[in-house]
Amino acid sequence: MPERTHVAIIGSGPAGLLLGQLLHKAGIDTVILERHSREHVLGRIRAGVLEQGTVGLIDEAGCGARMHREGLIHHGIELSIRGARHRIDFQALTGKSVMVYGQTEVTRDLMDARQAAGAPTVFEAQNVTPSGYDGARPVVRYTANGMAKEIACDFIAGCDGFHGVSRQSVPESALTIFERLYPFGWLGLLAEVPPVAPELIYVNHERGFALCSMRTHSRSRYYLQCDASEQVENWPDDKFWDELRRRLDQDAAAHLVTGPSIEKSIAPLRSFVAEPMRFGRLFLAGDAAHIVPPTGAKGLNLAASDVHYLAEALIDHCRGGSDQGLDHYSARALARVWKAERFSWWMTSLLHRFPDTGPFGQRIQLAELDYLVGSEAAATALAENYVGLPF
Ligand code: FAS
Ligand code: PHB
Repeated sequence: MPERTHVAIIGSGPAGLLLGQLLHKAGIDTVILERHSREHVLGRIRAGVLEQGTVGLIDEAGCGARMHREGLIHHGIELSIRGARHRIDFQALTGKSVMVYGQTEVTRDLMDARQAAGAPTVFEAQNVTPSGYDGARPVVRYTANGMAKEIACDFIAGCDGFHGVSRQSVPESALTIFERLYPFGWLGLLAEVPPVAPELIYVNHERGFALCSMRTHSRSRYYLQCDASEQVENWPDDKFWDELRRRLDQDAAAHLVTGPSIEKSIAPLRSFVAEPMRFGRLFLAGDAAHIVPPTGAKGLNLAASDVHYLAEALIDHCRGGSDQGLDHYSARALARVWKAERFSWWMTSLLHRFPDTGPFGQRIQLAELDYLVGSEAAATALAENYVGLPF
C-alpha cells in the first residue's frame, strides 16, 4: 500500500468510489480507506433512482455498461391519493427521465472498475484518522491487520457518510449544523417478486405513507412509513404485506405479488446539512456533509453532484490550473444541496402522516395534493426537481 498519494479518500460508498474513478481517469492517484469489508458494503440496500446527471457521471467514469443494460428508464411516477392514482409525466413536463438501478449495483460496478484499474482500496481499515489538513501536509492514519499505517497526501476527501470520522474530526466551532428529525422511519422490504406497477407509486394514505419501487422486472422494493421507535423484529413478512395492501389503491392491491423478503430494515428519516463542506485540504462529499429523507430519491444523487464539483476542482488544481474550483467547492455544492433538501422535505411533508398535524393540517395536505395533480405548473415543479436540477 503506498505511503503517499495525491488524494486520500475515506469511504468506499458511491461518493468515494465515483470520486476515485473520475480522478483515476484524469491520472490522479488515490487511495480509498474503507472501514468495512467489500462484502459488507455490497450487502447494503439503499437508493434506487438515478438522475440523468448521475447516469452521465457514471458514464464519464467509464462504469455505465451494466447500468444501461440492466437499468430501467422511467418516464414518470404515480401518486396514490385517497385510493386514486395520478401520473406525473416527467417526459411531457420536462423532456427528461430517471434510471431505476440500485445503489448496490452502482457500488459494485464502481468497485469492479477500481479493482480492474489496480487502484488501491484498504478494506477493514480501522481507526482511520485524518489530520494536518489545516496545513500543507495532510496525513491519514489507520490500522490494518493490527499494524499502524499512515498515508501522506495532498488532499483528503471525506466520503465516509453520516456516521463517518471526517466531519467528526472538524472542531465543532468550525461547523454550522442544520437538522430536522422526522417522527417516523421507513420500513423497507426487498423481495424477488414482480413490481406491482410499471412505475414507482408514492402513496399518501391515512394509515401512513407507502412506496412501491423496484430493482428489476422481477425484484421489488417496498417501503412503509412506521413509527420512529419501530423494531424490524415486529414485522414478519405477512404483517408487512397485509399493511402494504391496506395502503394501496384497489388496482395495485389486486396486482400485488408477495413473497419472502430478501432484506428488511428500518431507516430513520432526517434532514441534515453541515456547513461549510471544506476545511483547508479536507473536503466533505455525500452523506458525510448532508442527509435528506429518501422521499425525493436525492441522497445518492447529491453525492454524485458533490463529486462532480470536487473532481473538477481537484483535476484543475493537479493540472496546475487555478484553485478557483477548490475555493468555490463548498458554496457551489451547498447551493444544489439546499435545493434538494427543500424538495425532499416538501415531498416528505406532502406524503406522510404527521402525528401533530391535526384536522386543519390534514386538509391543507390534501388541498396541496389536489392542487398538485390538477395543475401543470405544480406538477412541472415536482417533475423538474425529481428528475434532477442541473449540476
Ligand atoms: P455512504 O454512507 O453510502 O458510504 C460511506 C462509506 O464510508 C461506507 O462504506 C462506510 O462504511 C464508510 N465509512 C464510514 N465511516 C468510516 C470510517 N471511519 N473509516 C473508513 N470508512 C468509513 N438515498 C436514496 O436516494 N434513496 C433511498 O431509498 C435511500 N435509502 C437509504 C437507506 C439507509 C439505511 C441509508 C443510511 C441511506 C439511504 N439513502 C437513500 C441515502 C444513501 O443512498 C446515501 O445518499 C448514499 O449512500 C450516499 O453515499 P456516500 O456519501 O458514499 O455515503
Ligand atoms: C428505492 O427504490 O429504494 C427508492 C426509490 C425512490 C425513493 C426512495 C427509495 O424516493
